[in-house]
Amino acid sequence: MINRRRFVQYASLGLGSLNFQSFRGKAEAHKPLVLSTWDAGIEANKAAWQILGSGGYALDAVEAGVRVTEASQNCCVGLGANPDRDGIVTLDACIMDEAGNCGSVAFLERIKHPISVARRVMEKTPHVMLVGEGAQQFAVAEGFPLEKPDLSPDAKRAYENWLKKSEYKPAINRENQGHGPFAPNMLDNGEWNHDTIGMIAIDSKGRLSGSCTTSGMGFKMRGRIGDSPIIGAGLFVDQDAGAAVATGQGEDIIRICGAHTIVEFMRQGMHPEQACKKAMERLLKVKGIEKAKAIQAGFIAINNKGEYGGYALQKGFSFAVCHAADKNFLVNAKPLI
Ligand code: SD4
Repeated sequence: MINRRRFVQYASLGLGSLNFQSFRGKAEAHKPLVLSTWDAGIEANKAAWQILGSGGYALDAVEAGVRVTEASQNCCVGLGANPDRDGIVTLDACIMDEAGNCGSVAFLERIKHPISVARRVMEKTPHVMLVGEGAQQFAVAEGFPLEKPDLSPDAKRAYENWLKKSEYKPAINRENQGHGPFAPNMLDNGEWNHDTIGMIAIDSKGRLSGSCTTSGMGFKMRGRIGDSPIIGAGLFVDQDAGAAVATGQGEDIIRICGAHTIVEFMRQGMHPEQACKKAMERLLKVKGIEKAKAIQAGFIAINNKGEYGGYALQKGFSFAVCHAADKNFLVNAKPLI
């Protein structure tokens, strides 16, 4: 859990360019960079940087990075997270590389590292997506241990609290608006947590990759899946343009194919921040301003030149940027509303 919030004003970074050399330059001229969503991204970036900083592969970095968050027991991403409304934790994840290879798992139970199962789907099957029981069977066959179905102490407490009213009011990441009794992401110490981490990276050879892993919405309907495991919605990578990952209200991100839309805007020449903003404007248009005020969404993107940016629907979305072992900081994304 990150307590330290070293926010860097976005304006001070200009548009987020780190002045990388052109993608057409020599491969070794690239400076690696990793971005991830929310405060937990700081710890995840550290693990990713161990790979990127020593010349490693972006795909390995985005897998290793989010595994840190999946393993954390803080009512967030992974098996420690909030369950669905039947009391069962179900996990979604996806991964994509610079060549358009991708893998995804959804509605997966009792597996600690869904992101690594997603990578196996990508590398060992002719498919992109496995769900539910089939995804679990595949994971076990691949040697992933089947964990006990117990809730973490934080999740148990949050679920018991939710059960008192059992109000079905799914809302994601709206910490600054006050949830009333429905505050799935508030920890006992008053800090807020988030149930997703999305990570995108460019390595020293200029290769882009991305990953996304989530427990989804706390106390969701059984079987509910958001944007996070859906290639094109929660995550998209195209080496000719860039990589983007989303967080927030999955249903609305799916409606605009969020990550793919951002990548297409970058292909048209937009800076990553501008591309994220444009996609967010589309989400706002589809949702309508009044309904949009009740949700949150956040996008981050890197283009193939190593420029980066992010945008939020509302205030409160931060993302972690790392481009050196001692340069790993949080950025407050500009809000649209
Ligand atoms: C979902 N997009 O399942 C995810 C939730 C999320 O921080 O991003 N939470 O809809």
